[in-house]
Amino acid sequence: MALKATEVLRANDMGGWTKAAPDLYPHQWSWDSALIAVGLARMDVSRAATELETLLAHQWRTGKVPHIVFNEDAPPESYFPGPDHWACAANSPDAPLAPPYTSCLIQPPVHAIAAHRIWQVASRAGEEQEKTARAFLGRVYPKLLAWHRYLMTHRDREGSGLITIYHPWESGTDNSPRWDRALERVEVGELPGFERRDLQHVDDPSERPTDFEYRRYIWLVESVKRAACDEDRVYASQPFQVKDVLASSILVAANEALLEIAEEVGAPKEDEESILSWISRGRAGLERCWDEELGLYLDYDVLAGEPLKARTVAGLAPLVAGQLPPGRLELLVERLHSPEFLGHPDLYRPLPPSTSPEDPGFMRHSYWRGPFWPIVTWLLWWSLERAGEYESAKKLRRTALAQIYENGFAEYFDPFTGEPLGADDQSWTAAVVLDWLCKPKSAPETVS
Ligand code: 2M8
Repeated sequence: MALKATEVLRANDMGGWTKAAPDLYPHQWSWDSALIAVGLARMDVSRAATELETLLAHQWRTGKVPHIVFNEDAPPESYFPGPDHWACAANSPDAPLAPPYTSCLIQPPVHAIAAHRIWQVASRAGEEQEKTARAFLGRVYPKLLAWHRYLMTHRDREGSGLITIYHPWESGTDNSPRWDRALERVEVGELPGFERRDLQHVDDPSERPTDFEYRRYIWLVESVKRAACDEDRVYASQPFQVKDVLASSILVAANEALLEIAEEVGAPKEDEESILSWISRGRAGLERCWDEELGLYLDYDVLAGEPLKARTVAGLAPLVAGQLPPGRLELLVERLHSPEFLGHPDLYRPLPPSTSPEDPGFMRHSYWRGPFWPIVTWLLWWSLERAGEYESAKKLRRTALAQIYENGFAEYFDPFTGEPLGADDQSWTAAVVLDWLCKPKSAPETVS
């Protein structure tokens, strides 16, 4: 299985960066790349470091890490919206020199977590690897700090500790029912005609977002473009502005990773103080998102001034942030195992469906509306281990490996049948498999 995972990553390797998937995603995606780097670290520490550094080379002057860095060699008809559609982003004084072009959106900030993990793997792999990783940490630290500062300022002007996203794509969980209400409120204006390219790469259109959703996605891109990708103008005009609990939880954990990196590279005390304050602000913000009735954390629609009620796996995301208030960890682990998630009687295997089958927005085939995603499971597994919930973590890891062993390195899977869906040979699926198979020796669980 490890060999196959390695083959997938090698086949998608573009020399310095990795395609998210062979056909459906021919470019470099931000959070995919970070998680791919986690897997690559098991093959080659220096290649893993390059993966992240290639992405960070396209960081904007504001500190923003773009959600896509476009592959100049990908045929124009392979992905929409592609580099031409985003070319205007390069006119922003904040954008890096182009080509390659980048999008002007963001994705969940898993990068410091990945950098830290590369470091952990390398420091167990001998002096040479450790040296390579130490130099890497020194190079990426200022970039990661600038990225987190961007998120804590431009994306949290209210100082709430929670990240605002301007597009469902920024959440990484694109068509999740989390965004339904906020998207319904978006009025789509005059749009130039466009042709979706994604549908040609999947077996059935029901695996991808609907046209209703896509028109809104493209309108929201249009609206960022009309604001010239300028932070102040986007903030003043974007019709979709939501505090995202998953991204905000990831940022807390990423800030903890950054703090360790800061210590490792001997960063100034003021940096450490800033990072510590971001961590506590983040945790306080997440606590305000707790919904007693649903027993989940909820995203918050800033423009409508209301929480977005949906039962999705993101409602458990503060597990990723860690250090929950007394009793909350136990409660969330219980919720995870409840019939709304892992304990649902119709599940093929006890793996977290992206949306609870009990939620009215659940659809078992449709992208982030139900299917099981290996990378989300990896994040939960990683968080459960950090929290000392070793038994739950072990079960998740083994069940996910069994699922992928049986059905291949798909992008996502039908939670009721295990059928592989979306892209085949998805890079980050292969990456998390490699990480799972090569667990660090110091961890309590041993590989069987
Ligand atoms: C999906 O998102 C892209 C847009 O960014 C798409 O649907 O075209 C999401 O699953 C996202 O989380 C992921 O990073 C990306 C590439 O795997 O695909």
